[in-house]
Amino acid sequence: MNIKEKLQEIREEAEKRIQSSEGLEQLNEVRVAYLGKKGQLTAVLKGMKEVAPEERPVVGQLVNDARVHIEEFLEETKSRMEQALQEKRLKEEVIDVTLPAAKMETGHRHPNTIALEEVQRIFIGMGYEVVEGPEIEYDLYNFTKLNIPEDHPAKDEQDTFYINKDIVLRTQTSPVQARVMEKGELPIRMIAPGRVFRSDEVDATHSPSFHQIEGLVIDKNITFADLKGTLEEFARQLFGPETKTKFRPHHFPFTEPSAEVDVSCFKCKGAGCRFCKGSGWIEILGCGMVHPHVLEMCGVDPEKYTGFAFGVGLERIALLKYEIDDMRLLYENDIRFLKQF
Ligand code: 2U9
Repeated sequence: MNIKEKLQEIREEAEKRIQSSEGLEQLNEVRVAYLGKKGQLTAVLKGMKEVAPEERPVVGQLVNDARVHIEEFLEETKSRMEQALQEKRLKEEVIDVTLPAAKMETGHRHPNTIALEEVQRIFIGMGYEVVEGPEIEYDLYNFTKLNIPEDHPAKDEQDTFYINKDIVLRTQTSPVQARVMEKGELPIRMIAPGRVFRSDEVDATHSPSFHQIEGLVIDKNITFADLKGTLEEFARQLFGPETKTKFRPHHFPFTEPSAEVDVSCFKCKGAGCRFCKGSGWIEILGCGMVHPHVLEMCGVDPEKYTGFAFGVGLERIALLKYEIDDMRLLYENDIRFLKQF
């Protein structure tokens, strides 16, 4: 076979292999097999020494023609393959806008939040302001200005988290009220909701971090009757219009006189059941007339002004209202639990 015939054969063979290639990878293999360093056309060029010198330019031209031909054929096939691939990809990527959307898992308000919003709604309705304050407080605001003496058991390290000897994680939201009183803008009608901390072990009714809502009213001529009327109305709005209240004498360092308030059991209407442990009453909050010493330490003249204060545990309200029997459930944030309220 002379070199011309050989070249013709290479061209035809290359064409066939290009046509039967099944992808870009195979096509590249063909390119390497014919045009690569060790490819068939290169081999022909290497064999030029055996060609008579006068024929070399002609043969060289033929080899070049074959190279150009194969290259063009490869390029053409390659771009056809790429286009087909692109079309296939586009077809696969078509978005069916009529398909139903993936269902989004929505969250749920926490029972604490529901109870807080309910309590806030009641007091805002009675003209109260909602005020928040820092969770890290000076001992001065958390204890001293609230008439809690140095040797009071609440100040023990077993009850209070100390940052240092002067700074604590607040054990109640009362320091928020002490700060508002100090600003001196009277009268005051406010509630202070927020997180508080006590060094308690976790069980069904205790947690080292829980929430309180405290209230404070300071004005001229505020009496215990105002306190009673306000908290009776609060209990009726929170637990239903039939709710009765009972004020039992108590002691708090920051109020004098002080009381704890029970509401008639909203499950058995006071007859006595498992929920109220047979007594017909459920304890919900503490309250009292602000101690004159507290008024004085917070810059309010106790000769001109009087006031009342109260405190409720938010978790306690949530557990009661939604009949949850373990406080730990409130901190797990299991959506299956939360969705029930
Ligand atoms: C100032 C003066 C007085 C806030 C009050 C209570 C009674 C009370 C408890 C309820 C359940 C705490 O979360 S609990 O354990 N609180 O009984 N709190 S009077 O008295 C104040 C507050 C601020 C300046």
